[in-house]
Amino acid sequence: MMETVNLEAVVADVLASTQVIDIHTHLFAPGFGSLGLWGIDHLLTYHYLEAELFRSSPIRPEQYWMLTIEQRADLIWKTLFVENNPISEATRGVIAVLHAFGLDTSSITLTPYRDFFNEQNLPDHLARVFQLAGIESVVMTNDPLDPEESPLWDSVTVDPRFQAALRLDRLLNQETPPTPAEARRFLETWATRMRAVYMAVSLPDSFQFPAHDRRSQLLTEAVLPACRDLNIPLSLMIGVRRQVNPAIGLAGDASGCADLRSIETLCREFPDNRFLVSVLSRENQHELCVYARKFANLMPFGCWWFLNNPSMVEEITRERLEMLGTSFIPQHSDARILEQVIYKWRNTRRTLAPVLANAYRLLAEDGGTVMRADIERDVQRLFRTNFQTFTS
Ligand code: RAT
Ligand code: ZN
Repeated sequence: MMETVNLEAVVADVLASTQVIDIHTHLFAPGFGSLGLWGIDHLLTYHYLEAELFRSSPIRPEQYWMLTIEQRADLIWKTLFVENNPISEATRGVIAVLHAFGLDTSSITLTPYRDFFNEQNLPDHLARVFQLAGIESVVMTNDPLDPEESPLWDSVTVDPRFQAALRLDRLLNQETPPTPAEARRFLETWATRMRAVYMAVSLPDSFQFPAHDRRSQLLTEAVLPACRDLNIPLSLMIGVRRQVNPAIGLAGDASGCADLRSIETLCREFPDNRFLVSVLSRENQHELCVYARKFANLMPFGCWWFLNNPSMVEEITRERLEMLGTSFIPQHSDARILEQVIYKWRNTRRTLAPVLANAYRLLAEDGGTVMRADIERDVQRLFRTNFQTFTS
């Protein structure tokens, strides 16, 4: 048995050496060309940082959108990194990425960073990023109704480190939705073409199921039967209030507390379906754990978006460990820009280490034995096999 003083170091070491499967990102395999974003200008114009820009700069959104991407990045760097200390989660992430590449993080201009990224070739850079992040593979977000993405599926060879997830938002929100039978055929064709490991949809805080609406009908008659036929889960990301401030684009979405009785109904009425669920409001987290204790076909995952901050991840993960043991998926990166996986997984590991160590310390105090192999088995579940088992 291990000395409890060593626990945190051992846990940190196991976390560092376990390769993650990152189950939800917005990254694209290199075969998708310019859909895959990487480099300093994209890192700086991430919508999490744009939201922060408008709080510290007098620029108006309409002026900002007239700038080129380089001008936007310059302004964000100047405002959030030079004139202010980058202590928010999203700004600190950029620093962590630059530092991981051995770059001096205190440049006034972006020139040295642009030079660095311009020198990289994507295949080598990608391998290095995955290695620095400690990830083995990522799941993309693939929308068959995206006019830029869908034609690429005819010819693309997908790098096996990138798995597909069939995103349903556009399909379910179309003005003239297809009939359920058409939708089901469409989904089965696309999920097979993409070899999707799950289907996914983001839903508002007002989401209700069942309801007398098209969404309910399409879920019941198209999405759920298609998932059953294909034997893949449906991922529900609940609690986003889209475009409360449309002027700031992607940064203009907010969050709200949802009625999770919809999850209860889905899990009970569709026992042959499996549900990956992430909820965006802090207030819904405990309830989600309670439902996971009732329904084995429910897999809570991630600390999504506004929750991906150390204070929230710590609280939510502690609660999940206490209520579910290791039967959940603690985090996904939601990365939109390739290099973000470096800082997001670094942060996740750093936050999880004391939380897990504390759980083992309590176990040891209560007379349990904790060996390194036990910790390895748990981290395997959390970072990899809970997802693999749930999707196979
Ligand atoms: O976290 C984000 O970047 C959001 O803009 C969304 O993409 C969200 O994660 C989603 O998948 O809807
Ligand atoms: Zn996302």
